[in-house]
Amino acid sequence: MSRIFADHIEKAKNILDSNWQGSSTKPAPSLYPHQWNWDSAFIAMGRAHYDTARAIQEIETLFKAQWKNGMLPQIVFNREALGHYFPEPDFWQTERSPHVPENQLTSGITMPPVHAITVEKIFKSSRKSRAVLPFLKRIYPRLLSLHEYLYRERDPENEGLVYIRHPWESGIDNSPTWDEPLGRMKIDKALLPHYERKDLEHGIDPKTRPGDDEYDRYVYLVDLFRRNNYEEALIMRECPFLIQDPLFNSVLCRANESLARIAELLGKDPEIPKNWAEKTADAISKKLWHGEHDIFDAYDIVAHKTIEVDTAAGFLPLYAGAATREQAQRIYERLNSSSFCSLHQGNCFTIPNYDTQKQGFDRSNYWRGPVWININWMLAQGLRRYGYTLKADSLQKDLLQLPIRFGFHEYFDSFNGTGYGTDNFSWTAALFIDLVNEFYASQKNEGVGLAKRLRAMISGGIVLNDGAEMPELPPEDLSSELLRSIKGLRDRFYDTKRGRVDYASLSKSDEYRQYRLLTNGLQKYDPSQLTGRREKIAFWVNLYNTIVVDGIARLGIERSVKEAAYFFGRVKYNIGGLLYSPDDIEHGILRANSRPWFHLFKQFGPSDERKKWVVSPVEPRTHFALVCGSRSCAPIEYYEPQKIYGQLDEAAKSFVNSSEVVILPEEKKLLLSEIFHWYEDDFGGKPGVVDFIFDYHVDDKARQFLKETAGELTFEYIYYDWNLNR
Ligand code: 2M8
Repeated sequence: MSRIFADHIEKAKNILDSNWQGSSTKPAPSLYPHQWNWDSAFIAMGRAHYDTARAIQEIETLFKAQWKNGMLPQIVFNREALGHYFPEPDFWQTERSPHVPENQLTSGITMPPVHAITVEKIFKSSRKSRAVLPFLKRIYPRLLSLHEYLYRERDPENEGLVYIRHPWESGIDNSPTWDEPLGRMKIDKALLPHYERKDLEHGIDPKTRPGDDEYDRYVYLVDLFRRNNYEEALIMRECPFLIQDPLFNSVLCRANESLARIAELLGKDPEIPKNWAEKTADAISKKLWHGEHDIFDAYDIVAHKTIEVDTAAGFLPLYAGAATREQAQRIYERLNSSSFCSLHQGNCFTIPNYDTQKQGFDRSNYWRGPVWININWMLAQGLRRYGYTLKADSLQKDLLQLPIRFGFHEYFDSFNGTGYGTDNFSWTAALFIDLVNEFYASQKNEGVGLAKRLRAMISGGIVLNDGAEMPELPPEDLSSELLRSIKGLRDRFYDTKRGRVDYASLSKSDEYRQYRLLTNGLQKYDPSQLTGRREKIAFWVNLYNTIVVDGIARLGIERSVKEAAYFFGRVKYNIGGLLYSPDDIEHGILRANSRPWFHLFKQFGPSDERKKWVVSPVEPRTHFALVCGSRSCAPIEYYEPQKIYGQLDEAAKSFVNSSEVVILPEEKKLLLSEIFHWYEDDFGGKPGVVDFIFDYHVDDKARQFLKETAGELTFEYIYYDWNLNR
């Protein structure tokens, strides 16, 4: 693991330890001094990776305060810490309800039910999962009763969509979505119970917190609940705020999936949660979809209308698998645009909570614009679920760099990353731990042993184009036909948006059969026919990219090129009687016969005939055009000789402005893709790397910084994701 990640995992663990209160973790040192419902679920996701016992205790402490009707309260108050938060038990007066649990102080509302997802994670992450089974047995009926409560009490029309009745229940307290329903509430201050806000006593800029008008309404609603003794039927009749929210319902839907799997683990019937998941998914997809906005919106039950305010909550049906393919594609276009933050945009971090181009967008105010780690953490999984791997990876990397660069804050500026709200925020720390662990776990077990690699190295390799059947065309047309065919494969089977290749359909297609026939023609091809530097670069880059795809398809590689021993040296094309592997093309030809990273010798020996085709001087931009079948490398493009310099510029610009290049000005450090490590010499050493990044960076501030500190910068390298771009 990279040192920078290991160090920050330690920091994150220390934060969780210092926020630990004996049987649960508070969200932050002073601003939130009690136990919060969904915070605990996220906190336990992180702890699940290194301290199963505490992760379990966190969840069990919370569920001890579950109401008798199944409701899981938003806050479980810590008696020792009373007096520093508003509203506390004296204001909630939940003892008016017959459902409150004994000996517990809680609030009278709930929050998005993430918990079943956490419980499943605790089980999966534990090294001794059998030992977790008793916990699963204890918690399962409680999770079930929480979901039952929601469907029974909060879904009066039995639609599969549950309502929230307070902005605090949404978890996204002052989201612009609530402006309209809250705005409709006419508050008579004289009738409002007296209260004092405490959240502004922690040295946090009031501009980054909800306003007093919002607090008046929060208080009005709490007063309404307590007047009605927390009886849902009575509240429902009177409450001006009843909303079917896409975030809450997506979390519930996704949690039902986990609940069904937990039931199966325990040998119980998973039908009930499965049916809930299906019903809610269907209802989200039909009722909450806003076809003109390409997003899911909340529905206001009181006003009988959709609230046409588009926030990141509207993307979360991806997390639940509730969006249809078409909806997912349209959502993707929306979130991957400058409205939110597009791939390679360069001046933004992940997905802000609100559309940056809307009038009410506020980059520093709480849930009205900043980036929140938990929302993006769910979103990254949603994007991955629908195959938007590149975007998911970029979200993931942004989520990792925000705490490293700006601290473990509550929320972050969506443009420059500044941390806002409280520092040492527990879920930021916990989800950081989860993200790093999940990443490294996905990399495990895919390499093959040294012995197998050595055997593969001396075995001579697999020639992919050794067929006897030759294409019927004059030899001088072969390279252009081949390039045309490569372009055909790219157009049909490479999904550049998702950064994926559909290997299964490609292997069975006529286009691929035709391409393979053409590659047989390479046996008689004479590369001296390639004239001019552009033509040579285009030919070898395109050929490299397709031999990799061809090799993956032919060897039936499932997850990572690392599954096949010595892949880049072993698959080969016979070109004019000589054999070329991707390594030969890359290090021998395109890198002007250089030494590959970790090898002792140059790619071609002194008398190697293939040296004739070396492209010199090295064109470093080709590193961003060579596709290695992995997620960390270049998206697949087709390079045309006439346009290749412009295309290489684009490739370099995309890469430099993506999360493969992270500038840490505070530490005078560059966190870079391994590509800049392995091929440092091609860029002219470290100074050349800095110049290169300077040339292609689109952010003026970043350029200025690079210019001023070039000589003082240190480098660290981000992990390389070898998973297949499948
Ligand atoms: C924020 O909400 C609380 C009320 O629940 C508050 O503002 O006092 C929200 O960010 C919420 O999502 C979070 O669970 C809570 C504690 O971190 O703080």
